[in-house]
Amino acid sequence: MNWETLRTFGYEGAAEPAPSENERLFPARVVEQQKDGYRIISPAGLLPARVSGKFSFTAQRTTDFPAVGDWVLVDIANDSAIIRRVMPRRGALERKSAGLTSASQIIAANLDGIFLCMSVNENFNLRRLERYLAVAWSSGAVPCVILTKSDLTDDCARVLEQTQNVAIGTEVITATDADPHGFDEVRKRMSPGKTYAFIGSSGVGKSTIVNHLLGETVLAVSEVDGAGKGRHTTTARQMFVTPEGAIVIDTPGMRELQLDSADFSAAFSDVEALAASCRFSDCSHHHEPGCAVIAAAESGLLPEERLRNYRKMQKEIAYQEQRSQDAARRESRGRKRF
Ligand SMILES: Nc1nc2c(ncn2[C@@H]2O[C@H](COP(=O)(O)OP(=O)(O)OP(=O)(O)O)[C@@H](O)[C@H]2O)c(=O)[nH]1
Ligand SMILES: [Mg+2]
Ligand SMILES: [Zn+2]
Repeated sequence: MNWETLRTFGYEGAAEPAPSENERLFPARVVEQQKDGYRIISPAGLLPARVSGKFSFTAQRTTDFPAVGDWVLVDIANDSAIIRRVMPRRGALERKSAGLTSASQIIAANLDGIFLCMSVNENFNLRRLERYLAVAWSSGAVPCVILTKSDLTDDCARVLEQTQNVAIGTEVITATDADPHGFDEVRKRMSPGKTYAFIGSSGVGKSTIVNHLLGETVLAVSEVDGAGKGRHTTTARQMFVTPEGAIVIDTPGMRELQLDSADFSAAFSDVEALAASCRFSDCSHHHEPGCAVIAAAESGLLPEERLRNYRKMQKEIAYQEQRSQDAARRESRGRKRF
């Protein structure tokens, strides 16, 4: 048994099996999630793993299943492991679903930091960044924005400033593989024993950064063609330990992130703080008298654009809520018929 390896992956518990009902269960961490199973790091090393039949049977939601970063209790036999339990999460990066049909998904669990990667070229989109930030804040981890491929812009300062105006209260840094020091700012923001996830659209350079942090090419990097679709696009969520001892998770590019109203409030905490002073508690900040949000926008305290985005996202959430209500109604009608 090698408990030291488990500690490099963040384990802080005792070097002994977990006490449990007539079984010898070992603590382990999920380091990889693929379509058909998991890999875990355990006191017996790196092992393929799957959940027990009982686990699948009693799981209530998709989010009850293990995700990368989760601490689990496993049975070890014949060079493989069976996951019996997922320990309570400190927090999780979760992709929520709007309707009832598509299930929510845990992207990674027990994170200390999240690097939101966005490239300065075609992928640059501040609206999308606002959504990513909202979801990141709700994970319990501290987000940091990385503007990737900074070699592809002539005006890094301007892109940085535009991003900072949207990512309020969040650090924004730049990175590039065109310069040997291009990833120093990322490395500086990581501590040994802490866990960091890299998220963002496909092709923005997440695996490139993780490879540099690891000091070797562990991950295949996509060869982007004109359409931005690479051959080595990341397909699994995977966890690694850097030479400095930080734990990093590479993720496949995400297509969309849904928001719920709690995420929304976190992303627009500046607007929400102003809204507390509106005359009407149910102020929509569109035309009401005594609206502190409109007043702040008029005086220049709140950037015009920020208010516009706030309203746009308000609409998006109202639409999503409508959609899930419609789905619920359809489902209950369906049930009555049978
Ligand atoms: N110009 C430039 N190209 C880069 C930089 N970083 C990465 N690339 C290129 O961008 C392409 C995509 O990089 P990846 O690291 O595979 O991107 P990814 O975010 O992991 O993509 P997915 O795995 O599909 O989510 C590759 O061809 C890289 O060589 C950079 O700093 N500058
Ligand atoms: Mg990748
Ligand atoms: Zn108002």
